[in-house]
Amino acid sequence: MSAAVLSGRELAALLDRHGFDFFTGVPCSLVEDLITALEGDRPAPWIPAVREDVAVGLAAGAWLGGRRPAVIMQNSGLGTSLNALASLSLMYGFPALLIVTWRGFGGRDAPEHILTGEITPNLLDLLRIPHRTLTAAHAAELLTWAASEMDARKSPVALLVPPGVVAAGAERAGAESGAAEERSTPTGSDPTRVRRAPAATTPAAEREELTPVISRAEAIAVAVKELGDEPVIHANGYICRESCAIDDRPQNFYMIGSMGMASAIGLGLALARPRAACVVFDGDGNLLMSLGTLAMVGSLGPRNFVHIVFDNEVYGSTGGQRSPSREVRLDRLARSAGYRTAAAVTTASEIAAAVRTARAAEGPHFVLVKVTRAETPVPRIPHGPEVIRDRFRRSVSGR
Ligand SMILES: Cc1ncc(C[n+]2csc(CCOP(=O)(O)OP(=O)(O)O)c2C)c(N)n1
Repeated sequence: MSAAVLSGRELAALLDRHGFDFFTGVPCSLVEDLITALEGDRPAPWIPAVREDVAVGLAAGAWLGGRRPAVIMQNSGLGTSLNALASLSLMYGFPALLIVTWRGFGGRDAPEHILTGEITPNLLDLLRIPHRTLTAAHAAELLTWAASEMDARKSPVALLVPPGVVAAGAERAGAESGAAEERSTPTGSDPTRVRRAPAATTPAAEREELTPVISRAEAIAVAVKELGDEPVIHANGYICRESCAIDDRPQNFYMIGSMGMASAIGLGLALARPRAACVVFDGDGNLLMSLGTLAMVGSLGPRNFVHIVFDNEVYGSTGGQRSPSREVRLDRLARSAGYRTAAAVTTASEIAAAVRTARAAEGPHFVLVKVTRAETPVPRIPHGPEVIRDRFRRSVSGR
């Protein structure tokens, strides 16, 4: 490769050649041509993420499902992703290629990019994420380096993309002259896609008031009993601990940091393995922290996705401070976002029935379980992050 500028297609082809097969992120105009190429009709379509940290979560789930992920983000998105990178990707050791555009490069850019541009390499250094700067002339070698480094370290690595390295998007010129064509949405033959499915409801979903009658631990025990060997991604805090104490399955991924990311990890796993079910045990605080992920689930429509939210209307794990879910019905948000079904339940028998229904029919499903604020004294997760990662990955993808 000797040209001074890489076309999006050339870079996409290099990524394919290096085995990358899961692409997500938030766009930046510096890589518009690459995203246009990835949006084409390809075996691994571009998954638009609502935030960069959500993309990092999706990449973790995809890797657990056997994929090799690449995450595209503007350098401003490094700030958004700091916690997901530190307490998810780096703590567990999840390989991913981060393609980070370098706005503010050389101190020349719009004011909002100058400081971030100046500190971008330092941010990556502080996170101890190995990084190199992409050039068109050395793109192939740099991708070889990135791919082998991320595999060897089991860690994210970054390629920084300064302005002018990837060709300007062809459609941008059209857009600026007022002649932008509407892009087609890449539906391809993706078997996970379900569009405009009618949302089913339960009798409880129609009620304005839902009075919790059982604790989160009791509700988790009922839900787990209805499951087979489906993988379950757990939100952080006591949801993890209680589930671990009830039934410490290898197919349980305990998210011990990165609050808010459970649904993103679960969605990444569901998309990576479209023919196998994926369950998320979420909390109201966790869900609300990454509310945009609901819209991704609704828009992508993975049939194999079951989202169960244990809603105690508080941040229970940190002492029971009030959460907005006391006033806001999360099942209704899910229904508006486009989940195929959105149930609201309170009793043990309703929980069991909702989980059975979700396992039997195509999703995506959302089950709101209103629970009391009672806390069960449970120990911390006894396994280290790498043990959680490896036994989970072996149980879902056999390697
Ligand atoms: C980014 C971040 N902010 C705050 C915390 C502290 N924290 C840990 S668990 C938790 C509460 C989670 O609430 P929810 O999802 O509703 O679950 P619950 O504990 O109520 O079951 C909080 C605030 C954290 N771990 N990470």
